[in-house]
Amino acid sequence: MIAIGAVQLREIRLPLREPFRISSGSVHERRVLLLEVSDSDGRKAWSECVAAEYPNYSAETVDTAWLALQQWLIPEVLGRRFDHPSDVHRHLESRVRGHRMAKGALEMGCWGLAAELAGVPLARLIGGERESVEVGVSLGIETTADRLAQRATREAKAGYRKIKLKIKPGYDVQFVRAVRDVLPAAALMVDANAAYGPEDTASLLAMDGLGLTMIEQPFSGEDLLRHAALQLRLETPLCLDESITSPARVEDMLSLGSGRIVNVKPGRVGGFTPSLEIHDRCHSDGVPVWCGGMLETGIGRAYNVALASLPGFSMPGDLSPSRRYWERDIVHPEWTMSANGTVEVPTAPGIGVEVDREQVEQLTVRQCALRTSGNS
Ligand code: OSB
Ligand code: MG
Repeated sequence: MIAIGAVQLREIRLPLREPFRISSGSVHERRVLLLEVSDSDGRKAWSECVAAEYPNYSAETVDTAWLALQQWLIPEVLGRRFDHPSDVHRHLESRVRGHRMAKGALEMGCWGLAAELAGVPLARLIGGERESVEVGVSLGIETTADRLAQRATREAKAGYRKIKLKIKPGYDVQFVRAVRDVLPAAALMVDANAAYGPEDTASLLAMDGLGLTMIEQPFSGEDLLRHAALQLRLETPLCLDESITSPARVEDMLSLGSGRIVNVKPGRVGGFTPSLEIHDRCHSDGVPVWCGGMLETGIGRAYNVALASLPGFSMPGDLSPSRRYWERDIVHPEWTMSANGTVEVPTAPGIGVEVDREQVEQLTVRQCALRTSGNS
């Protein structure tokens, strides 16, 4: 049983060590929403919202998530008792349409709190079995194919188990081939973040012979039918990211043949409960899933690593260590990766890392506390 007594909402700004460029835009500094969810006895857990500053990945942003959390979502859980954290998702879904990243942040905070209250690691609470998880790196679009090949070589040497290259029309076949030439045996994949249309099919087909483990989200998130038509013409499996907003979308993907692999981002589907449902569905049918990333801080990473410890997460996740993103992360210990590309699943109770409250306070640009007794 959890009774939510208060939620502290805050925004921090944290500069990336280097800009990250995807097909629809670049990010230099993350604006990140953090939540601190407390029960009626004052026990707390941190969580993170994956929404970005600008709506170039999905329609949600830091500002829409702030509004949704403050106005509608947090008031829905305050003072309410949930038998189990898995009940929070259904309640939020029944009251508010959309705003899944905002919902996911709050719902995951309830899971983190439940782990804290039970005195067990979050990974074990959800049935995660692995002691460590395999890590892949996601490389932004570079200006030249040579630069990308150099970068990929460096990351392969660092131990990453999978290298994902961001692509867009004009920055694809030739770039990927340059990387393949220097890394003939690497597990390579590409991610288009919906930058292609059916008129670009020739470029997508041209990447079929490059031994990619998958091609992620070439077409629009809304477009399952055209992905299905493309998959029929490709040997390389398609993986869907933006398209997968709920367990029902996974069913649709499988029925239509729109893809063969699922990128699970708990923030994108509204939290852990739908993520677990997707995991169970795919695992029982042998459909590979892996954990995607959204340039999270060490708090969001704790949730992703816990999720990736489930048995069905059979491919390396976008779970890079703190240093890949930040000069200084906001958690202790920082996330580190072994020389063979794995991150350890924490064994401490709760989310398994301590938040550096002093640093978070310094980075905070706005905050708002909502309590059962009324807003303040
Ligand atoms: O499509 O997976 C994506 C970052 C921002 C928006 C979308 C995506 C990404 C990444 C980052 O690929 C992966 C990471 O966090 O390491
Ligand atoms: Mg993606």
